[in-house]
Amino acid sequence: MKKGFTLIELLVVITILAVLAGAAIPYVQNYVEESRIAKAKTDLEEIARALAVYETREGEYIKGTVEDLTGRYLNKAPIDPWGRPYLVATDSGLVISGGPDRNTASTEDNIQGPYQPPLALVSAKWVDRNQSGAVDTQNSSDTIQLTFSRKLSNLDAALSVAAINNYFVVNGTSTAFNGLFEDTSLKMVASRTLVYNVLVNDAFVPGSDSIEIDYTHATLADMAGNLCIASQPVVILPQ
Ligand SMILES: [Ca+2]
Ligand SMILES: [Ca+2]
Repeated sequence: MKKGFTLIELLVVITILAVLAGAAIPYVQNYVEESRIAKAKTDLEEIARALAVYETREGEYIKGTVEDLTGRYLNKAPIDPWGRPYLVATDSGLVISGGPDRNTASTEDNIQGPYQPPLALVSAKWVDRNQSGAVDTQNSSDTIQLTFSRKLSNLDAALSVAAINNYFVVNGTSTAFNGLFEDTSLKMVASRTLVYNVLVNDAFVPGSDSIEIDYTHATLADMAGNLCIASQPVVILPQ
């Protein structure tokens, strides 16, 4: 005949279950937090895609939140798994969640992703503005037009100083060329493409000389990390 549990046996079983449950709590908490972080990453990717479509259709996104995306680009404004709105950092081209501490200012636990392509020098073109048919330097009005893959938010400020010498590398040598960003009233030629005019003081040969930005320059080096600058030489195209 089968006997039931005694009270002692039941207490032992309950105690063992309680101990097991207690040991499992941290694992459950970890699992919950990891799930939240994964959800935030998925949301950030979705927002980044929506921002890319927005910028293709409507130009630069300037709002610090995702509000202007809702309706046409996002079904509804998502909030992060910790109940806070996602932020759009238009200067650095990032979408950001404040993370578990619910604060974007304390960055250690922030979760973020880019919504703009890497910043790079795309092309350079000689502009024979005095129409002499030759490259004229030293106080001439000839320029090189530099086209970047996207807006250079932080760089804009650096370039607003009057004269910037040795910011360029021509044919791999940083000292062979002096240039001056003519102005910072930039011309927008596409949703993300901007053209800088560079006045040149040294001779160059269109079609064979190449130019790149010298990111080892102290001022620019600080910004390179923030801006995902991919330094690469491009051939100075004939006009
Ligand atoms: Ca944070
Ligand atoms: Ca000329």
